[in-house]
Amino acid sequence: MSINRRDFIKGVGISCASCAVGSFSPGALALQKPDRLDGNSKLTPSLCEMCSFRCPIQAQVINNKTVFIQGNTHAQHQGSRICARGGSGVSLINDPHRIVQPMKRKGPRGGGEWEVISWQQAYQEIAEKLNQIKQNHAAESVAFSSKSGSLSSHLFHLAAAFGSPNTFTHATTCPAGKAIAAQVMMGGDLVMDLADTRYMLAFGHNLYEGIEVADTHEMMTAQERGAKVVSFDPRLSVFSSKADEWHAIRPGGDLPVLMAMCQVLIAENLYDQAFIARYTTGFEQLAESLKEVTPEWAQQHSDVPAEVIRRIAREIAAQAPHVIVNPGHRATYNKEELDMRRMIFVMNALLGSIERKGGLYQKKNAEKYNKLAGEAVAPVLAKPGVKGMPEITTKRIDAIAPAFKYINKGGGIVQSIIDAVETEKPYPVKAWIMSRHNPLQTVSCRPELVKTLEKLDLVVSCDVYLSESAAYADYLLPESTYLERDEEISDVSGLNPAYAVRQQVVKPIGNTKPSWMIWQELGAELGLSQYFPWKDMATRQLFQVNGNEDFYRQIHQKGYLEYGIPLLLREPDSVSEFVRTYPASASRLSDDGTFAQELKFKSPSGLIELYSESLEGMASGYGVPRYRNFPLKKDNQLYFIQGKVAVHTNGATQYVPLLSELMWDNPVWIHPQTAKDRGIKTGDFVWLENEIGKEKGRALVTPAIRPDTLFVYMGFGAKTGAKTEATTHGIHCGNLLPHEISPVCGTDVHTSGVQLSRG
Ligand SMILES: Nc1nc2c(c(=O)[nH]1)N[C@H]1C(S)=C(S)[C@@H](COP(=O)(O)OP(=O)(O)OC[C@H]3O[C@@H](n4cnc5c(=O)[nH]c(N)nc54)[C@H](O)[C@@H]3O)O[C@H]1N2
Ligand SMILES: Nc1nc2c(c(=O)[nH]1)N[C@H]1C(S)=C(S)[C@@H](COP(=O)(O)OP(=O)(O)OC[C@H]3O[C@@H](n4cnc5c(=O)[nH]c(N)nc54)[C@H](O)[C@@H]3O)O[C@H]1N2
Ligand code: SF4
Ligand SMILES: [Mo]
Repeated sequence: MSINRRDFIKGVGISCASCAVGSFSPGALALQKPDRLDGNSKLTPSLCEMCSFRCPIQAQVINNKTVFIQGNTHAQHQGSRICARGGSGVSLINDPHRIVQPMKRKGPRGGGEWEVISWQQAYQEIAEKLNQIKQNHAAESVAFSSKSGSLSSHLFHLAAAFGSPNTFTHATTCPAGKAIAAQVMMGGDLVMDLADTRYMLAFGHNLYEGIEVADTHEMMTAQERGAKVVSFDPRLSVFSSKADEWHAIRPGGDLPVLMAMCQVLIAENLYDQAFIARYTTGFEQLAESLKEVTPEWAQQHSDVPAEVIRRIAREIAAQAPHVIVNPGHRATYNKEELDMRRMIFVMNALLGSIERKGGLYQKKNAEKYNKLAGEAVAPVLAKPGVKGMPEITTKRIDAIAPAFKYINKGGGIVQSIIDAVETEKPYPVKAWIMSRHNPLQTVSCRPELVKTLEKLDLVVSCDVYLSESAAYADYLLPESTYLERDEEISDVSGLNPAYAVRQQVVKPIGNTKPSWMIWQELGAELGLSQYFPWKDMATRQLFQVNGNEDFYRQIHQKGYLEYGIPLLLREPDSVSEFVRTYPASASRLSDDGTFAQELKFKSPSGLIELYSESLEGMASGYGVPRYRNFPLKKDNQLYFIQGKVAVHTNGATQYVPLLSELMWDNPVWIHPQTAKDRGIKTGDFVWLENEIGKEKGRALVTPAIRPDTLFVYMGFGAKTGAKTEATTHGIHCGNLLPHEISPVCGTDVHTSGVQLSRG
């Protein structure tokens, strides 16, 4: 498909001009908007939670009325920068839609009737039901889910104390494909050294809408410094619009293009032979598997012209090693995710970009950094653990295929709750405790999820809002918002060690608590208090800093602490500066004057496994990445894809008034030819329909998308929960996506086939 980028910029919009702005109607739970906000009137360092990137921020209460939020200037990479969502945190505190009291369901599940109860009653009744389930079934019949981070660790600690192995994060709905690809090949993930890159290929990753402030800023810096950027995306994302080239790749076409590019690098001898020889294993198997692959073959599966594939492979090789083939973030495009992301890492290895300036690198935490420096540059955090936790021998519900061992050690396969509830295999699941998780909006196949929730004996949601999923709970446990709570110190190391901490800025409104306290108190009610020996968050933090009072004081004062200087193990300039700063490190230098021999991988061979013998043993045929061409749609359907928008986070901020006002609908992007064939104009109502469900939305006719593809921003069209303009308008993606579990990485799939018609 040949595309002129300029033709596509016209007519792209995020809000639906033809939709009238209505007034917000507070739900039945509405509590009085507080007259005043109490809290710290001086800039207090903390961490954002408007998305899970958790940028360092500073915030202060102004005139007891509002909260000012900016980036934490102590964190150099952040500066005072913040995104629209981060700046709107105050709206979340004041919001009449917030849940500020524990609640118990009245009437049928999802019916929307609630009564306010005390925390004591909530704990007692939930504990009684959990203990009953344990008695009648087993502890493992209770599933626990939470977005990963400090919040999940407390909920999962409760799960472990209770005796259930079934804990799930959002992993399979977001990063698992990439994380497991990295795990299989290298025993751990790599990070992008964005600002100094000279050439980037991005397969969907849209850093200008899927914003992560520091990375987004670094990406802009790289472009300002002249980096060439090539974007492959079925639609013209903001990132694509700022790229030097945009190629409207066919959904599912990424793996063939990557394979063909790697084949060109090998066939034309454009790869870094020294890097491959020293740091990788399985090159022969890889080269063999790519023997038949050609750019012409990849074009057939991707619509990216063969000559473009060849040219780009040659161009990026010419700029190597200061180049990035972007590993991406949300890795849920299709069932080929594991191999698509593995092929990305393979290409980076062929380009020798690992631990080079403008390439990819391993995070350097205090332990690793101090060892290299030969001195204690950064304090090491202690991990609070509890001795004598109950031994859990039962297998997880998602531990079925041997290759799933990679994912069930981490976030698990959250969609497998659907199957375990439906089939009672490998054993029945009877309760779901979810925290900071809105599966009805963010896990595919809403109809099956509703059936799942309806079948359970107990559903508990800990949230700040009456989300679509919270609306199906029996008990609502209201968490204090991120501006109202303290949390553990977290390790946020990158090129050098760094720590950050969340601190209370505003006194909690209503009767809310931080979730770490909620799970500790519920634990006590369950008779498990011996597993929760800490008094409060300060005790935990003191334990973390090993009694180092200076560290404790400083991290609270600044909110973000960084140690040492940035280090790239194979970059000569970076290594020389490190050795000048830490002379004891000279003993670790390799012959070439870098730390080449310090670059190690936690894979079985200690090398980057281009061919993985252990994965081949668990999943035959998966030793090297291969294209399997899993169907994404039927012939008479259009591809249906989604993405993030700059002013909302996933399925979460549609409740936030300031953001809901900015964007309250997700019109369907339709190519002019596709629209014309069906008599559709911008602003018309349209139906999207497939075997899963049927959704009504508004059309946005635009040449910024492939004719065979429809796109919407995710997170709208909620069917239950608090009502705002943004939750009551638009397309609900989960109602059009099938329930899938991808091989090895277990990922959900966010691409499907739909039929389009005029509404
Ligand atoms: N169809 C489709 N589905 C997708 C995606 C897609 O592109 N398309 N994207 C996927 C991606 S990348 C991700 S990461 C997942 C995210 O999916 P989820 O993990 O479900 O995360 P969010 O939607 O970000 O937020 C979940 C809930 O957290 C609540 N919340 C916010 N702050 C707090 C807090 O401080 N405490 C508590 N207790 N709750 C809080 C919000 O109100 C919301 O209900 O969705 C995935 N699902
Ligand atoms: N403003 C904002 N920022 C966010 C978030 C948010 O919700 N809002 N969420 C945060 C989270 S949790 C995450 S995971 C990151 C996600 O950041 P990204 O990984 O950038 O995620 P998406 O926007 O979901 O998807 C990126 C692009 O993939 C394209 N795409 C869809 N299918 C395909 C395909 O088959 N091939 C290719 N090549 N492209 C395809 C979409 O059109 C979209 O433009 O953003 C983070 N930052
Ligand atoms: S990217 Fe924006 S919303 Fe996400 S943590 Fe940073 S400031 Fe907050
Ligand atoms: Mo995500």
